[in-house]
Amino acid sequence: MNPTASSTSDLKQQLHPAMAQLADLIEASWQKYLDLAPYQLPEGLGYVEGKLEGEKLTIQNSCYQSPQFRKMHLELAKVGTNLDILHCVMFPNSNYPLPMFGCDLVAGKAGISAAIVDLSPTNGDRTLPLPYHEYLRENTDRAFSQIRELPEWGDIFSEFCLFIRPGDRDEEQKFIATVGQFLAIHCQQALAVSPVSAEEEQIYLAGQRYYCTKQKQNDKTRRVLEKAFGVSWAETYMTSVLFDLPHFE
Ligand code: BLA
Repeated sequence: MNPTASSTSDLKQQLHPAMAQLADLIEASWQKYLDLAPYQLPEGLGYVEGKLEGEKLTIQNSCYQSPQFRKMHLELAKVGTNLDILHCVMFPNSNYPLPMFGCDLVAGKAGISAAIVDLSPTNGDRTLPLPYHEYLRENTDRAFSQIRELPEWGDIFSEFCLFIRPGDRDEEQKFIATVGQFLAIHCQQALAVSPVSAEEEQIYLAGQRYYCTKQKQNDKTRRVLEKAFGVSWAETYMTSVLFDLPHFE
């Protein structure tokens, strides 16, 4: 545990530059649109270092809430000297009829291997509301040289999900700009919609539960955490920090 490392700025300076840039963009978008308050992560899980087999894993979290979002989580992680990870999920309050914003960036020695962003539906018919469709259709450029195939658990993602390996610096920048567009429409919609009834809320809660269940099936994430911290710590971390549900569940 390192008590001096209390913000994401420290680790950020050691990460792939596109990752640091994306982290800044995400925080700036949140600040621009939303009325932020701090969100308390479980004790001892804000900044963590682990080393079981092989290389050291350092994780730095920053987390907020707002009237529309129960939890906005941005995580930066570094494994040894050559694996950098940015992970971000915005969990709406379940009485807001909003999708889940999710973004993951993984960079190794050879550059960024995985860049994914989505607004994943949480409603009953698993489609995005019309304003999202209209905006994303018009404002996102989906021409990338290497489109990656979604894993089996990836049925949570929308038709607008972008999952690529950036081919060069220009594509890295285009991906970052696309994330900016996803954040802009999402924050604007969050401010525009009204809360739903307690009855309808159950639908959105079930949608969030399904999303978390599927994300926890990502063995690539789990293995990185297990190698540094062990099997049971990894399960606790995935369940209580990465993909948790509201406490009234
Ligand atoms: C892939 N995630 C990966 C990979 C690693 C991690 C090492 C493989 C990279 C590659 O295939 O090139 C690791 N990701 C992590 C770790 C954390 C993390 C350790 O977030 C956290 C500490 N993952 C998410 C979110 C999304 C996501 C929010 O956390 C999407 C919105 C997606 N990551 C995702 C997908 C893959 C991936 C779809 C590819 C999985 C596959 O190909 O099997």
